[in-house]
Amino acid sequence: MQRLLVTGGAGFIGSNFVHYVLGNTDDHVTVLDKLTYAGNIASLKNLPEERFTFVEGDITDAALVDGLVADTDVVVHYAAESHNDNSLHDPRPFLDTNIIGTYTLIEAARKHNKRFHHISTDEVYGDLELDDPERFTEQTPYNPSSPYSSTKAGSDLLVRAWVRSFGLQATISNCSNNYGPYQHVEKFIPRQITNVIDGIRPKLYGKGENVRDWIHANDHSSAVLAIIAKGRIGETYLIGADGEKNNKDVVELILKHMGQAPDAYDHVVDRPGHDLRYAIDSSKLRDELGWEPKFSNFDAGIEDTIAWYRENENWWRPQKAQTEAKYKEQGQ
Ligand code: NAD
Ligand code: TDX
Repeated sequence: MQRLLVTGGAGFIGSNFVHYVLGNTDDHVTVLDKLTYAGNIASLKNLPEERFTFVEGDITDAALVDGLVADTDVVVHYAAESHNDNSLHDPRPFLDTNIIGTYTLIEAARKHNKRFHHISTDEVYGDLELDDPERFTEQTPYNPSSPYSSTKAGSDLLVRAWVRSFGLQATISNCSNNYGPYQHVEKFIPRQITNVIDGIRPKLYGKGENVRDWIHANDHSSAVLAIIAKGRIGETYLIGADGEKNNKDVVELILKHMGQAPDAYDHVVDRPGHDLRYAIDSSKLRDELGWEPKFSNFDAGIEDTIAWYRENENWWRPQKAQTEAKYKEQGQ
């Protein structure tokens, strides 16, 4: 049994991780989450009370963070401002949470000599051409495009520097695009599913040729647990499940499973600086730690995700109108 402090555990991937850990280990989990617009306490229902504690608070609050880190064995750091489109309109919260928040956590982990795992994204590497035979590896140079990805890149570099300069007991993982339950309706897949439920046509940025490398949130969780258990201190591991798809194909798949015509979507204004393609080579994680993804059938995973949004309208409905109103203002 170990005690995990999970930051951002009321968000999409963090909450999936908390359910995964409590369902598959005997660990205790404390979630620290500010409950921003992206955090939802309803994502943390029906958890075993004796193994789960929720603390509402900000990762930039040094006194709060210090006390919680002192009381844990491992910090698993998911909390972030996570949406590229938001970062293009108001970058400031991304600097506060992603940079200062990460700094605050690693200072506490250093002081109390605690194991730290930093969750990051493949977006720190920039993008690839559609026909590039290479994929991202741990050696790919950093080249982030957006305020979001540049603040994630900055947070990764802080963790690396704290490892080298102060001996922080840290690992880093950079994962590709996640899908699954509890994802905010601002993000691509839930936005389109809930649009179709509401009789709104899905919205594809630009031509829809952009490629994302999809992985189920549970596969991300199992990889993070493997790195915490067996990862080498100071190392970075890329997490991916060979799930490259372009956005147009994903929209068409959603439409098919929801009984709509394959062309029942609209093209809208493209995202400025829109990364063309992400693709992960996760050989290091697989070869070194023996990790394998289990949710490799994307078609079935999308069907399950559609079913989850149909069955959990109470969870997403409160965010939907406001999210669409914001997109409408931006012509998206
Ligand atoms: P999310 O936006 O759904 O959740 C973020 C959570 O962090 C929310 O619960 C929010 O309330 C909390 N939070 C934000 N600011 C905070 C603060 N200052 N203090 C405390 N809590 C705060 O994000 P997500 O999609 O679940 O992403 C989680 C992590 O995984 C991020 O670090 C992101 O960069 C990374 N990641 C995401 C993806 C993806 O596909 N979504 C892929 C790779 C990596
Ligand atoms: O309505 C839409 N139409 C559309 O075509 C939306 C919301 C998005 N898109 C496109 C943009 C991207 O090419 O779909 C793709 C996925 O978009 P997002 O869900 O916004 O994800 P992305 O920008 O790829 O970033 C995600 O994956 C990496 C997460 O939000 C990040 O937190 C993570 O680091």
